[in-house]
Amino acid sequence: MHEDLVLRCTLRGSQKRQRYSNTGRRLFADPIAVGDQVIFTQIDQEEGVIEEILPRETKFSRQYAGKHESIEQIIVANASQVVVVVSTHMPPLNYRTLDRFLILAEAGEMSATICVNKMDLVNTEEKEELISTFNTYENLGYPVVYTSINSAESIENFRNVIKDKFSVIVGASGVGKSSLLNSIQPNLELRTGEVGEKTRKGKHTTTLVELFSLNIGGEVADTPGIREVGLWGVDTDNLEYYFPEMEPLIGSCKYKDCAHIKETDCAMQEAVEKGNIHPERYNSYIVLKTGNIGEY
Ligand SMILES: Nc1nc2c(ncn2[C@@H]2O[C@H](COP(=O)(O)OP(=O)(O)O)[C@@H](O)[C@H]2O)c(=O)[nH]1
Ligand SMILES: [Mg+2]
Ligand SMILES: [Zn+2]
Repeated sequence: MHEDLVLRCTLRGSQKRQRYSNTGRRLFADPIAVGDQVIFTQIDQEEGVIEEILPRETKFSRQYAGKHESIEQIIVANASQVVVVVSTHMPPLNYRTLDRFLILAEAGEMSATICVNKMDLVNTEEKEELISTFNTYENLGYPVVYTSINSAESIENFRNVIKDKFSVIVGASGVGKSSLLNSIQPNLELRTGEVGEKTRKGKHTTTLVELFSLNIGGEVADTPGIREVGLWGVDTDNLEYYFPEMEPLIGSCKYKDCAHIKETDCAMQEAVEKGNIHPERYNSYIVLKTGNIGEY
């Protein structure tokens, strides 16, 4: 059987310096990210040196609030899709968080799929409302898969979502990201029900991302619950471009610089009233427009 070569590598100094601009300003939280493709020199059976980091096709980044500045933290490079996991209960469903992740996926040029987990915890009435809201997301072009780790059929649907792709799995702590991955491939043995990032004191390196190859084909990066989802690479002056339901209405408001919040003759607010923009989505728009860093 073919064994993958695993080398412990250091980064050539010239590569480390690339995290700074010409004026010495720090650009990235880390010079290298999970998912990066590199050119390396093998030293022996165990060690190597990374000579060059190849250009990234996609980036899933967040804004990392450092001591003195806000910089980019690349969570995963080169992924082709983001799978945003939310849970129906425990923790409760948070549409603000969901929409932040969808916008980061748009900004990073990745497709996004939504996984609504813990479906075993909803009653019939809740289920109807839930599916109605998520139909809105499906109509926006975000496929939705409903799962429960107790339902083999739903796990099969989840497997089909991540098969043969390089996915990054994101979502609040406790929604079931690691459990879902263990369900599709038990030998991953990911820790579940673990303590949140908050209790693991330390610096930004607590954002430990683990990358796995799947037996069914594809790669998957499991992320811990990222507490601060600061938008990175998102032009908040033009936030409506990241909302597929708002984009076609751009330019239809009375005022050219309309923020779509309190202005009169605003096409977006009219669309909300008519039911063409879902209130949860509009709510996310307002929250993101008026303040950037959000905790959950
Ligand atoms: N009832 C129910 N509990 C789940 C489901 N998926 C995960 N859990 C539980 O939720 C807790 C957190 O799961 P974990 O996978 O660690 O979440 P993560 O932080 O997103 O990786 C664990 O106690 C899991 O057993 C599900 O579909 N239904
Ligand atoms: Mg986990
Ligand atoms: Zn407007």
